[in-house]
Amino acid sequence: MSNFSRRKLITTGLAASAGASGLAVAVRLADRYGLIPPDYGGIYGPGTTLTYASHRLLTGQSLAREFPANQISRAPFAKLRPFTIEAYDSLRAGGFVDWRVNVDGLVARPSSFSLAELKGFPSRRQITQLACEEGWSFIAEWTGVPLMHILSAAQTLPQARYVVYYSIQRNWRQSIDMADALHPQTLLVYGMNGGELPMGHGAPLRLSLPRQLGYKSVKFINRITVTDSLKQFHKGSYSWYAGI
Ligand SMILES: Nc1nc2c(c(=O)[nH]1)N[C@H]1C(S)=C(S)[C@@H](COP(=O)(O)O)O[C@H]1N2
Ligand SMILES: [Mo]
Repeated sequence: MSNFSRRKLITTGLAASAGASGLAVAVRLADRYGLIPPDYGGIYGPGTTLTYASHRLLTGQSLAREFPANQISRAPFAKLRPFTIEAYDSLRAGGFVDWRVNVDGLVARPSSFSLAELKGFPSRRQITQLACEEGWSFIAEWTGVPLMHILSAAQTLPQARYVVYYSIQRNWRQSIDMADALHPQTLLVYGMNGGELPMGHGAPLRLSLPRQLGYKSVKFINRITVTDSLKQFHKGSYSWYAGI
């Protein structure tokens, strides 16, 4: 192997392992390179620091592929077994104006956001693929607020390591690490293909997490918990990390 390709291999390997151990490495690098303003309480201190650090450190992370508009699937498949949840039906009858997503756990400011409030945050639109573990997929345009803005508003504490998110469907919850939670393509979605998010696709609020399989993109989200351990949360039949 030439010196050049050997060096390339080593640096590629280093970059990959930095990605795998996520923010611990990012924090050390940030500290070393002076990316954290010295008068702030660390990377997860006040929200501005979080946003700043995430922009500085995580935009370098790999992005899921985004597609041109002419690739949007004509008939996206909504995978949904019919369910009856009284609370859901009455919120839906009211046009979801009373829907709230609560943010709790390791945050300085436990918060609760209505859809109108979520729509007041900076939004992002992305045309990405949702790929189910069963082998089917579709491409859609998703509109929503990057989760990082919500975490920033709730002021994540320094011990934060994971974000758990819950559906109004009781047995549906999933979790991601902070690197994925702060990733720019991780969205709390309220719009699809230019319109409202249809019920079958998780109205009024779902996650879009295009770097992982479809089951991590939980629908009907009404709660978000920041935690330092998944011991009490991780169960179920799907594997925790579903990177694609
Ligand atoms: N609340 C809830 N979220 C869910 C599911 C579900 O049944 N309930 N199914 C998951 C699975 S396995 C997939 S592949 C995607 C499907 O998204 P779609 O219904 O928009 O196609 O949603 C995920 N999120
Ligand atoms: Mo799925």
